[in-house]
Amino acid sequence: METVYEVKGMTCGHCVGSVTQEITALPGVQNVAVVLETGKVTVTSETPLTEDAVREAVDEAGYELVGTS
Ligand code: 9UX
Repeated sequence: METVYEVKGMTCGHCVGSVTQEITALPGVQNVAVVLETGKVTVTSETPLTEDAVREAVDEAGYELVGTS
């Protein structure tokens, strides 16, 4: 399944790398695709992720999850 999240605060390639790394570490995640310009993060996972888990991962990277779509 695929879910699109919106993350606030990413401004460079390293930001993208940090967010990608943290979310990739969550169980069941198969792919993470970040579009820096929009802050949209598309996560593909085998099983549904809780928004809390994703929020924690984003927070761990130093950014803020502002929503899902
Ligand atoms: Mo992207 Mo940096 O930051 O401090 S602007 S990692």
